[in-house]
Amino acid sequence: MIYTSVCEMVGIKYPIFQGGMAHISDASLAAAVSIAGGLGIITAASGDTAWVEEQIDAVRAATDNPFGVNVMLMGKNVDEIAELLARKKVSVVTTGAGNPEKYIPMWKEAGIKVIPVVPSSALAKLVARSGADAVIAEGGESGGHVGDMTTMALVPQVCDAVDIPVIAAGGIADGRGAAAAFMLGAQGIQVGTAFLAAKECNISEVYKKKVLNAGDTATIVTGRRLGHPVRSLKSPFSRAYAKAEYSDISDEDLENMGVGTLRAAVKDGDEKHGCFLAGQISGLVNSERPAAEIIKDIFDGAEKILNGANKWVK
Ligand code: TUI
Repeated sequence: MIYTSVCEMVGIKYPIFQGGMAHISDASLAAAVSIAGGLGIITAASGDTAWVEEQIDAVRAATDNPFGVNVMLMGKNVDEIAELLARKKVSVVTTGAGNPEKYIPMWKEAGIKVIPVVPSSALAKLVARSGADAVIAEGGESGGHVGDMTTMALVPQVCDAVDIPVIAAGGIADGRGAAAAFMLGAQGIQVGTAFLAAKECNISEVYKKKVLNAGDTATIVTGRRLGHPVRSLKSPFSRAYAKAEYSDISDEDLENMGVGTLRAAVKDGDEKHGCFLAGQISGLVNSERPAAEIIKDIFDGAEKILNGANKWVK
């Protein structure tokens, strides 16, 4: 059995976090993951504060197991959401797309474990000094907002930079990826793309099918021009956006091109206008299954590999 400091810190059976995916990670997915022994995570980037509170209450009604909430720091009403999470005393807060320093004291005071996503060793050191309990080192293989580093290069460097536990993210969807992450020094993994195929994941049928049918080169990064690169499945929208980035369109018009496109993908399954966020590991995600099965397969696979890891050594 793979049991690490992250299991101990958070109170979970398997050292796996389900990524907080904007407009996707709701109470249904988070509860399924937490019931299965991982850490389910609600995204706070989907709606207003009332929606987030409803989702928290819904997970609490479904299970006593720990779960977390992800705060997208580039999002709206972040101050209000930060206060809600302190008031609700959720077990874990993860943050993305920015520096969460100013909220850390308030969350710690509420007894919350604070675990920021970091795209570099520099930010890992900074948040560790500010009291983060662990960090999620997320490589640019992941879906959504991405940094420049690959998981392979980022994880060992972050592990050396800080003395708090590191959770690896970006490009992990099966036992091989999980075993590799542990070998790089991670004490846990965060998985997003693979959970898009979970039965409990409420995305449009079109979105789910696109992920299940995607191959290894199915994604593209757009948005570098505006400083917020985002990885999504190649689609009419992402191709048009990529083209527009190199045209003489104004920054404002370019920004407006993206408005509402995530929602169009998740809720409406709009093939033409939707932005279908997904990671490079989509090619490995080929069947819709319950979240519990996804988790069990990842850890059964990783355990087998790690048990036989020295088989090449004579
Ligand atoms: O946040 C994510 N992934 C996301 S957020 C999102 S919502 C969105 N919607 C529309 C357009 C753009 C985004 C979709 N996917 N992942 C965590 C993550 N955080 N990846 C990279 C970072 C990051 C980047 C810079 C974290 C901190 C950071 O710090 C810069 C600074 O402020 O020091």
